[in-house]
Amino acid sequence: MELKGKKVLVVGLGKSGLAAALFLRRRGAQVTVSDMRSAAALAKEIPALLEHGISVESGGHGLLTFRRQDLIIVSPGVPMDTPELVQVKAFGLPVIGELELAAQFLKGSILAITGSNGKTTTTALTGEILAAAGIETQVGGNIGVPVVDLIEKSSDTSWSVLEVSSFQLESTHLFHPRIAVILNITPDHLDRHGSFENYALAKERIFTVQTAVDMLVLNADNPRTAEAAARSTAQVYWFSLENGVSQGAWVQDGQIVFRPSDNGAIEPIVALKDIPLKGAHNVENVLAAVCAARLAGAPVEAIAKAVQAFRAVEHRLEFVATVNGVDYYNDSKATNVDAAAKAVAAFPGCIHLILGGKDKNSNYADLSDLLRKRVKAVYTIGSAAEKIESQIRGLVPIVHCETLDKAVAAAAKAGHPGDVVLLSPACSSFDQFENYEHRGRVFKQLVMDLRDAQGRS
Ligand code: UMA
Repeated sequence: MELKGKKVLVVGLGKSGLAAALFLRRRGAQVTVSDMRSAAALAKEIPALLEHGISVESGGHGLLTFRRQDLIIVSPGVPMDTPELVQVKAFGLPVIGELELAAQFLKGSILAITGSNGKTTTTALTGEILAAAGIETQVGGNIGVPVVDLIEKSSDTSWSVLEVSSFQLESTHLFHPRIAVILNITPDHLDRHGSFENYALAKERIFTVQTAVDMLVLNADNPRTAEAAARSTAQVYWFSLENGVSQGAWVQDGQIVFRPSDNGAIEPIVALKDIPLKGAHNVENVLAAVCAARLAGAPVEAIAKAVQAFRAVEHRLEFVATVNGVDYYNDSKATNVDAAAKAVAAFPGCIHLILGGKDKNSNYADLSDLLRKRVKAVYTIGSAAEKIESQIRGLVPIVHCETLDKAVAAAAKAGHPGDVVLLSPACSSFDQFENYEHRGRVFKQLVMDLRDAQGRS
């Protein structure tokens, strides 16, 4: 794709938009950025962009600005049905996402990982394994590093390990992973995609450009994921927590094993007891990472070493501290019901669960069984509180807390030694926090304050 002299508009000035604008400028495009936020809110970004000769439209999107372009690059958080985008698409203007832009310049091979839950852990672990194997590796995407920022350092022999979201995949056409992984598909982002099927089909775009020389790794235990195999032309590999698979990774006699092909020899990789991550869902993440890394050429020893050394990623079932005999876990990244269910299932019982935030058209009644069996009380916060309470009423005691500080205080008061206080909110954070990282950091600080107060008493 030739960018020199092209008029390109970048929509959204978050991490992705900023990186894309600077990349396009370096490649000689005439770049404009358009963002809904006010000039005051963008006070930090605007001067830096102007200095690079990039124009900025703030406080909203102007149709005229959109119409004047040769190409439009959209940030992942900007919906494709934004009226200005719909209008210019109707005029035939190319509109693509930041991932699609980057994919056209990235050298080497792409190992892309998507799924409703577990993406970040699996991506980080796969990156660690490839690096431990001495393979030239870069990690990026939804994990927090825009893919355009990986372009300069990529080479013909390097691997880019990318966490990709449905928001990023939705607008891809040429994005072509050598190895693609779908961890699971369960309801999420229904507010953006409109239906579960649309969301699932966005995820399936990860393999649409693959051919018979490429590889697709699927979760055999997740029905919506497994069914995608029928639509793939790539070589399909499987991972399963429950059963053996023809080719791929599974659990056998307390250890993770891998078989490269139907009639290949079974390779023992690592014992379950040597995996430091908590919960069955994390064993699934390790299975997927093992399978993908083995397919990318990592030797068994490097895989085992990296898995044993890998610790929980921040905000994903992250142990915070023990205060008065109660263990506190930060799972702020659990922004949907399935993720919260997995976190609850990782503990045998005695859980004080903090739920709530901004609703995404979710059904919290899906937690009913787990709540009844493992949870002592639910503490609700945020704008979704009333909906959650109405859907789970009668199952366990509910404490209406509104804010995270009140929830932590109430759970701390009720907790007994051996109990667990778990922030696994099943909602996004945007009603009360900047993002899930901010929510997780606030939670950890509240726990540290409790610990300090305990130290003083
Ligand atoms: N904006 C507009 N118009 C709109 C909507 C938003 O101008 O209609 C502007 C906002 O004012 C803001 C900017 O767009 O200034 C935000 O863009 P963005 O939401 O795309 O955020 P980025 O900072 O670019 O972060 C994105 C991903 N965010 C989303 O997908 C929502 C990050 O994933 C990703 O780490 C980053 O790119 C780097 O690739 C975050 C996420 O929440 C972690 N992802 C979702 C998830 O994991 O569930 C998909």
